[in-house]
Amino acid sequence: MTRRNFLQKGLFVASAIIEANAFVGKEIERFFEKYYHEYRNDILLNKKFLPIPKTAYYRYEGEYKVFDMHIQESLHPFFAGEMTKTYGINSSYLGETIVIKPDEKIKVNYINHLKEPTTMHGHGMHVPAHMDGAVHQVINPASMWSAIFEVKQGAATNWYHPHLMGETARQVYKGLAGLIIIEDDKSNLPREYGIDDIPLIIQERRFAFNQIDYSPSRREIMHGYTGGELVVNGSIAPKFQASTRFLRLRLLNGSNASIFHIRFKNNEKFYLIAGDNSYLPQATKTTSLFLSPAERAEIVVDLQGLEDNSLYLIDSLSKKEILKIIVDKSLNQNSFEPNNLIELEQIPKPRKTRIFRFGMRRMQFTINNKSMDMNRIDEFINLDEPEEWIIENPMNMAHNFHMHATHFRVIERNGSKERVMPWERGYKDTVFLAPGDKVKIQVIMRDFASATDPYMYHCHFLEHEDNGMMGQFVVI
Ligand SMILES: [Cu+2]
Repeated sequence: MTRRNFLQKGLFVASAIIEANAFVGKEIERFFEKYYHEYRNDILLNKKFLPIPKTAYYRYEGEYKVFDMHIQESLHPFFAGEMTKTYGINSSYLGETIVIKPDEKIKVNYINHLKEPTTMHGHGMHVPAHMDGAVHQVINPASMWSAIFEVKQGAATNWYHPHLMGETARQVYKGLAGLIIIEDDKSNLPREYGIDDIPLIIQERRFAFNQIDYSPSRREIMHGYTGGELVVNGSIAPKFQASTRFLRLRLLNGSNASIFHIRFKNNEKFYLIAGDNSYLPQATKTTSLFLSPAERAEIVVDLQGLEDNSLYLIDSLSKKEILKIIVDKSLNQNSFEPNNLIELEQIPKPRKTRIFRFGMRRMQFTINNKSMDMNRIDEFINLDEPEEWIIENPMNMAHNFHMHATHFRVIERNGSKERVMPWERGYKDTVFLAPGDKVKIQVIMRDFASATDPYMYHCHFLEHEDNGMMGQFVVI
């Protein structure tokens, strides 16, 4: 990346400046009217039903489906009688859900009403690098940046969040994150959003005097900022009233650095149907799964026989409750056919092998002995050439590896195909590495090449990412 390029990008952003402040009051007002009073009453009455992020409103500009996403400071009722200062996107905490479909043309306008710059990255989205919303696409205060792209991928639960150099962890922690659901027309899965298709954005959050407390020490930057309350869609230990036989849960670990081992308290079995970026080739019946930061999974639980009971979804590592599911006395029948959800592409023979090795140097995290430098391209990758990447974690702490631009397949963990976990067997964009792990993934860059616009790869433990554990590649 040359200085000249930076200047050009700077000019582009400047020309996109709009008078943003007018929106702020209106947006917050809209939120308070429609949502806040209801929710505060729930908290006061200790009902605390699971908030479902609203699906974002869209309009059409020609053939483009256009979303306006207002990034704003807000107040959110985590605790009865107390308001917590937060960031949110069209919401008081987290963001509205962007629902799109394969082949649609999309424009997402991100309008920054904050007093600080940010960026908004479509995590899991297969888009050109300059539409990626990563470190180079800075949105200054009172400015707008638009992600304009065509949906060239299948059904998935993706998400958007800031990716500002060195500031991602704090901004996400304050509340900036939302879902991007790529919908298909599969009628054999529960798919009624908020009824039998339920998003669960699961995050650990520390509070001090009812305010979000993001104050990592040097040691917490090393080990990741974890602990505190389990917050689900912005609510602590909420309840959900299930009214259908099959309940689909879209799980996102939206934490900075917490790992979750998710299961039901009574060890109820469920079907795993999707991982990060696609359905699984085979729905697997299981009792638990692990999710490291940014990983997603979709599960379906059959509630027949559990009418008039309660189920508890928990994280067995922190021993905290994620969600209480209150099952109705009688359940509506909905359909669930777990077979043939996706056919994955054959894995081609790799033309090249790359190694990515995690480490640490002069108190900064590294990948291949280098800390992130926005002005350095670390890898040059040929379009359409299959590669295998080997990710090595020789450190005595956990990490994960996330790449932008495309999804990958996990081929081996520690030399064994069997150690690829059931929820890792579809297309993924983030893979977990326990201390000492070595993971082999298969990668192929498609559609978008640019010698000047880089994509990122990084550890998605956000304190690690912000402290150097990131690199850049271009597709040529
Ligand atoms: Cu890490």
